Amino acid sequence: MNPDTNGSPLSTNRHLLRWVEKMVELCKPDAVHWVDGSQEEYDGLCKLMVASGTATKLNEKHWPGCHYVRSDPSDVARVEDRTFICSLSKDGAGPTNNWVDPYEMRKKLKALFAGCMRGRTLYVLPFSMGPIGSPIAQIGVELTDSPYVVVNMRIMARIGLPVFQEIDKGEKRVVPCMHSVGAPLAKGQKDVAWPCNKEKYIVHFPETREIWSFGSGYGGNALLGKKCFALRIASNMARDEGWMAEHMLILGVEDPHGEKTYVAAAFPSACGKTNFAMLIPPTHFKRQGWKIWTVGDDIAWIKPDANGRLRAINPEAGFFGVAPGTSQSTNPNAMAALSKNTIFTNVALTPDGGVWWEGMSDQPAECLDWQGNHWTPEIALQTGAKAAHPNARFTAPAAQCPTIDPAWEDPNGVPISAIIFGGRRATTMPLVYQAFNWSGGVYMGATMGSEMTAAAAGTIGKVRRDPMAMLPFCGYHMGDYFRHWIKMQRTLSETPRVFHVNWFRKDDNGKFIWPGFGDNMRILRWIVDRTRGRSTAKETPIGWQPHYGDIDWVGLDFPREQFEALQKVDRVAWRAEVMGHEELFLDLHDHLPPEMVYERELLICRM
Ligand code: SAT
Ligand code: MN
Repeated sequence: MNPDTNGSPLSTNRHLLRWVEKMVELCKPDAVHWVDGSQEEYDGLCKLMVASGTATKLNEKHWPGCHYVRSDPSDVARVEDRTFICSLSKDGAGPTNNWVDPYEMRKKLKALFAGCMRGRTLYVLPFSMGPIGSPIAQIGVELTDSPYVVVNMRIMARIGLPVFQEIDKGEKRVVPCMHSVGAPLAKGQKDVAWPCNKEKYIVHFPETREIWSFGSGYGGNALLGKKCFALRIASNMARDEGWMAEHMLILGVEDPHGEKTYVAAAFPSACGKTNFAMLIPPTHFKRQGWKIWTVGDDIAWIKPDANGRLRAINPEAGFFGVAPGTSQSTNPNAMAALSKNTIFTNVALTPDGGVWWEGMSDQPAECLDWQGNHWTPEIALQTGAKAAHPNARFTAPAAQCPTIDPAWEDPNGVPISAIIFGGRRATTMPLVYQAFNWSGGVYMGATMGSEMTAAAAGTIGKVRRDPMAMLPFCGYHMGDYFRHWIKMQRTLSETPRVFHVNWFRKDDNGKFIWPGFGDNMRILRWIVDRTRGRSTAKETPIGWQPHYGDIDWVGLDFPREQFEALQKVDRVAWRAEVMGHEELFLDLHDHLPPEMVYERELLICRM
């Protein structure tokens, strides 16, 4: 740790100083550390975590600069039922969010945070979501008692001295983010490796733009710049200010002439956004000169520029990606990104001080699983024990990704030509189709569904409606959010084309029909060609679909019948699908924009 910053503020901003003072008085930490963001500080915090048993330094030869952390077995994913939007009125949060009266919640939080940092250090962690100084970027300060949060945030956001300097200019509003693992230490009490609290609260006050998180140290519960700020609070800012904060990856498709088309895509958590953002085109495409560039893998902040064109930034600086299933063959770019300076959480530890997870490579003869138990392939066979938790994560610097777009830190963002929605659906949803127009596209996003994954606590496999992949992340009434989407188009001179994809359709034997991964390039190419007015399509009841001949099949043996099975719009299945839309709309009806009702009627008529 850097003793100079311990106790001596790195900011002269009086608001900030007063707030920190007040929070220190409330939380009663033993020490205060102002985070400068330096490498020395990072190294010091890692050493501290190794000494306390929280982290393990990995084999420096094979995993340079990497650390390994095991969480408490009860603290492994976002906790949506403990996540609250405490708007002034219940109606402001809408029926899809948990709401508690803000006055009651503040009382509750005050009690929870009182003395909650006893025996610990409070870190004053300033961060910028988006390149520092970008007109689209926003600033927050997280007060946290978790060094794990500080080191993860150093990878996921821009932090430290330059952000304090930005705050001291006094031009931008600072979002205050309170975080505690909720595990105060009595004098002389020995700490545990992963302190947390059974009671968890992830709370947002949208009007005052505040975040209070208690009891968890994991991912989106604790790295408050990510889902809490960049989606839940930012969606409120975006609605008020005429922009969009979306749960979307951003990628650039470069064609053989060197022309780049950027698209943003929304899939629910753990549905392959990271893989899609880092897609490697099939050989034949590569030979022709097609390239994919990565701008972001999780969140997009999208704003109309002076010419009425949407431009997007990735507000993050790293990838908090799902490890299981990531390998040299499924995502070599992610593997390169995580090969050094990375933090691994809840994967398995191999005897030579490396990490392993299901799907990474051949099984190791033995390892310690994510809970520290002895694991062998034989034990796995007998008990079904997983070496890595299904939601195990890597925290890796985006700059280490070989396909990172040269413009990924452009303060003005990249122009967005198409928006893609998608989910994990075994039936009903075709491989790809294009909405007839913007309002059809908004309807498409609004009615998106997906089978649940391990990224959130819940029943895995059940289909849930997840509008724009924002169900757990929209910080206000979902009906108003659809209205905001509809309204956005009126400010644009150029409207992005909207598409829906489903890589996960299965045949009658339960096998995936589509190979996915690199072959998704074939579909992406059609999307780009449609956007550029270079490809044809046929009209169907749900939108435009490519003919078999519109897709470039070179290098993939995929017969016409199989393609037709994948693209089939089954009228019986779609009846049930539309009924499912109705269910969501019933909940939102008094805030639903009329366009959603009309779109639904038209869809029924066309069926
Ligand atoms: O844990 S996070 O919320 O950051 C990851 C995710 O659910 O996408
Ligand atoms: Mn996500």
